[in-house]
Amino acid sequence: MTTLLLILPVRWAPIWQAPLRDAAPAHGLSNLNLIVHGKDAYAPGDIDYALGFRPDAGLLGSLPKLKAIFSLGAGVDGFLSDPAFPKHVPLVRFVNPALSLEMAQYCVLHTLIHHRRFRTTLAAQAEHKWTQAMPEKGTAKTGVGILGFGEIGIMAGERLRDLGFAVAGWSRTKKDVPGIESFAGEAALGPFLARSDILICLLPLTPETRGVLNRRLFAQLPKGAYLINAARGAHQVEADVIAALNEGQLSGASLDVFETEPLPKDNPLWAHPKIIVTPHNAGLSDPIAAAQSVAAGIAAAERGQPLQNVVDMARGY
Ligand code: NDP
Ligand code: OXD
Repeated sequence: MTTLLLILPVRWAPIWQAPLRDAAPAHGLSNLNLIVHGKDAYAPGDIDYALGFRPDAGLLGSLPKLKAIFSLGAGVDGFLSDPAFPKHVPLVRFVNPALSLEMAQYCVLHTLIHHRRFRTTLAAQAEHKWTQAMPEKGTAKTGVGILGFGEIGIMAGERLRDLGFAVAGWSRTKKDVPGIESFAGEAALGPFLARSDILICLLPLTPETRGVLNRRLFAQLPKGAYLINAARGAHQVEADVIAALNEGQLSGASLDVFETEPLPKDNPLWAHPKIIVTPHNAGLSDPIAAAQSVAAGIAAAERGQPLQNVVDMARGY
């Protein structure tokens, strides 16, 4: 018998149990035992695999026979922030074209909201005013910069390129994506920012990227640029975002992620006239697709085959 521990809010467990039960036999896992942490009794030594998103610190390190851990999200900062995380156990992140596409849609939607000045149109409608708000610059002259040009960043960039924007991506290593300018490494960050009228953050949260969306970075953008953060709340220094908006260095921001989630009711970001707040729903992992990935991963591990999408512990993503 192979035992998988589900580390999720207990009320979510049924959403994941049924797809996992459905997926297991097709991957040759006739005997997959599902245990829900916080609901079912178990001995730590019984657990072969675990899945979750933001497990309690110390929990995974207390499971002595773990063979692999599966993240239900693309981002794994919720695992690696645990000082007792068992780094010798492979951590598999969720990489899925449907999730990347949802994220790309979010980026396209919010780029167009800002570029087409859609909030001005809505405000005019509220006053029954016929105001034809138009882009400040032509689309081909509007630079969209994507911080974090990986699985999701590339998909978002390709969609935005196809809409006619001048897209560039920034990553650690250079990329070769037709029609998109690639900038790599710290030295290239300044020139990348200088041409980004709309800046989209799709970086993983690591010690290097924490707090990257700060006053110093905003000052390197063209005056009046827009910010879209769909990565992690800890990438942005909230006070700096508000200051940059109030000073006009930023014209607007779409924020999907926050230092504290759910965003507390009294947080000033909610009511700021230049900010669109969305509740960390830019892209949601589909349980059926995730169950297929997890079952395939467990089956591969049981056969002694290599796992896909394993996090590099040294890089932290
Ligand atoms: P990837 O690992 O595929 O891409 C990460 C990119 O960031 C890579 O291009 C990488 O460079 C680059 N990068 C990492 N560190 C640095 C650094 N220090 N300097 C420069 N570039 C760096 O991740 P995904 O695209 O799959 O996901 C990105 C993030 O999106 C996730 O980590 C998660 O936080 C967030 N997310 C948010 C969701 C939401 O609903 N809001 C949903 C899903 C994901 P290189 O390619 O050279 O390695
Ligand atoms: C993810 C997320 O990382 O939903 O997948 O935030």
